[in-house]
Amino acid sequence: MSIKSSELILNPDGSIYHLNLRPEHIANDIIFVGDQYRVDKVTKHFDSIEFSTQKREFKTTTGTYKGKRLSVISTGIGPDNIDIVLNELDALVNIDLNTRKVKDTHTSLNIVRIGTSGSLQTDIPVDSFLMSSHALDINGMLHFYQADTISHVDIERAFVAHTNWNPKKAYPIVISNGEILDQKIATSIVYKGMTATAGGFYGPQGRILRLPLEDHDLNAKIDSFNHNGIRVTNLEMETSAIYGLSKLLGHQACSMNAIIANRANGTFSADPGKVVAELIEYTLNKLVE
Ligand code: R1P
Repeated sequence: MSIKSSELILNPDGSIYHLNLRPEHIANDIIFVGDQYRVDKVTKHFDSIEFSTQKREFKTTTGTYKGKRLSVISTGIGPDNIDIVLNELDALVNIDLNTRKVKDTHTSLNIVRIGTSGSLQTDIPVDSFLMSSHALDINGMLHFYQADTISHVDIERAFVAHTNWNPKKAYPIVISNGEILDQKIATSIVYKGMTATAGGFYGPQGRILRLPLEDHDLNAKIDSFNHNGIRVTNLEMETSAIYGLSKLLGHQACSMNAIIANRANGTFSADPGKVVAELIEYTLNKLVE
């Protein structure tokens, strides 16, 4: 069945609506960053660059690093943006944009996020690297898909009971990372844990400026959650959406976090740019090993 123009929107040059990309523009191995200005901080290490474009906050550059073809895409902030980026990237490889039909053969992308994040545990300090073994979705975007088929029901139930989760909020969803990328990238210098993905920066992550929170104790309860050794190590705004949509669409995904703040002891990195630069180099080199 052909997908209608209102559902799969293409620009006049045949590129996909928000990302401004055609299928030939992207590699199978893709690095996501949040900040559009972080794209160049990754691609400055490349041997060569073949393509670059930007529309809104979505900047894409494709080139080679140590001979491997890679694309770097900025996703902007939040799970709503990830819904756009993942669906449009998947369409570029798994839908024939001319016939608007799903292809018979499936292409799996390798997606690695290099992001910044705040630690929730005193033993995971600022300036460290953390890989999200799992993602805890507390923002609700994934509920619009059939996420029950990919989630860890036992961890979700334990989390809901531990936090006395308000049923008016979206039910938490737990998804694990892509095993192949985990094995490729993780080493002993990388902390691992479950990353909570919030749908906002202030209230949804327990920050109070002028507005009181619905549950003032939620961050403390998130910090103390431990289900068979799985703890919530950090908070950010994209990983669960990346893991959920990647699993549903048949892609490998892994999220690497530069820990720039520690919410447990109130510290912030003296030089956040340095740990991000180090994580970029670490991840690039792991991808080409
Ligand atoms: C919030 O300041 C943003 O920073 C973090 C959060 O996930 C959110 O996107 O990640 P990035 O630095 O990768 O954008």
